[in-house]
Amino acid sequence: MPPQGEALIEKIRSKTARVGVVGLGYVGLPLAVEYAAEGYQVVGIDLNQTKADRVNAGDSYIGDVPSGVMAPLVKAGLLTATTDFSVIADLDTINICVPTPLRKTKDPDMSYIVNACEEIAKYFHAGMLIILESTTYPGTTDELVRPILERGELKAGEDFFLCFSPERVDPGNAKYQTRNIPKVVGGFTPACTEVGRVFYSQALEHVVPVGSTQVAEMVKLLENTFRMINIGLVNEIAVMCDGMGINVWEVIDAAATKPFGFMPFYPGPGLGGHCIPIDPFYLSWKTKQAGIEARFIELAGYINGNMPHFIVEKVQSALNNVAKPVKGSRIHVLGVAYKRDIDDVRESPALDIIHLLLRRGATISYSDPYVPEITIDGGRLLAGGEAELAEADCVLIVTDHKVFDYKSLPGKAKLIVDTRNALKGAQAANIVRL
Ligand code: SAJ
Repeated sequence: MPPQGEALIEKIRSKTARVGVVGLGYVGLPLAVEYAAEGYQVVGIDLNQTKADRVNAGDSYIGDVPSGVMAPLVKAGLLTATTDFSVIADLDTINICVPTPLRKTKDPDMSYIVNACEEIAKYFHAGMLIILESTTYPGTTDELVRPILERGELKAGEDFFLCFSPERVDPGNAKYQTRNIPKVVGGFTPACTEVGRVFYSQALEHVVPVGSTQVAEMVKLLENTFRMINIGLVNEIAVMCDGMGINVWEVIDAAATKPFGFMPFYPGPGLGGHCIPIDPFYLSWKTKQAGIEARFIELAGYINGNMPHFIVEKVQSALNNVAKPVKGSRIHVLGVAYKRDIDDVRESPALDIIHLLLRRGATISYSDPYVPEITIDGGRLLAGGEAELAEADCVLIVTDHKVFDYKSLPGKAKLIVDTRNALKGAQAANIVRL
């Protein structure tokens, strides 16, 4: 272990290390709070002044971080936030938790990581630990981050310590939060890995050191690609069952009774969110550069991406069966968030489905207690309610929020297309299921 590493480990163990978190979103803010709660001096750095102000006011904007937990830490001076990167000159560790979206061309958008590293490079110093947490393609830490930080005379593994650690935050998960989700960490050198391991061991329950930054980067992509591929498989099974008149939900529930070797996934209207539809394309983009076709990812992406079209066909066929064209029909969408019981509409299939139905001339209304309004085709659509539901020619269940009253729905709606099996077990002539 180089002397700088020994000194840093001592600061970390004695909790005198000053911790920095760049990016105060659903990953960064919970992490900052965990370290402040451990007694570290923590500085959150974000480009958004409103976020910094709200943190300094003890006013949390992240559901998994109650203000009642954050405010005392701010009051005790253990947690502050700023938009000024120059504070890094006084810090000992930095976790980079910034977004890694896809461009429209499905290429990785690395601008957030690059901008953060350019700022860090201006102020970081010898003896620091820098950990990238943003989900990204294998090689990012070594090939993109390290050269930016090594522009001066400091060398990774000797003068500063560089790791990758995949974020595994599952927003809204009451059982698994930042502290008790096993934390994988891989360093540019074994010394980097060890410093990263010691760092996370101070505040998190289970740390999983791995042999390199590339392994750590690949772990996250395997996790989320596994999920995306299996959702694609079950969506294709649903399309097969639909064609054969088989209830796919009954098939999956029965298959799930197998106590080993099977893990249920469920079909739906498409794949939403900022992780699952995005992360696998970071992997396929990188492998393509090595001349390797990520065929499973491409195929699953196609199948999942086609589900909104499949659902629109089902709506059209259901309306046709009651002699109504889509054109001019009133369709009320239940749930527009990308998954149940949250307010996030990023990549939500509901937006694609509404766009496709509008293009076919339908009149659209929607209900979603978590999403008061959406932007569709450049226009705003405000959430409606019971009246629109009752008047609709077809009610389309896209996101099965628990708060909806599914029991009374068949008696209220003329026609229902259920893409989530929210009406499981209900027998009524006006229900059409995926
Ligand atoms: N979906 C299906 N069928 C399924 C599961 C999900 O259609 O069987 C759809 C959802 O409706 C949604 C999309 O896939 O539109 C993504 O759903 P998700 O349950 O994967 O939720 P996310 O996007 O919040 O994924 C996060 C991920 N967490 C991290 O990346 C740290 C993922 O790895 C977690 O497994 C997932 O939460 C989780 O388990 O909740």
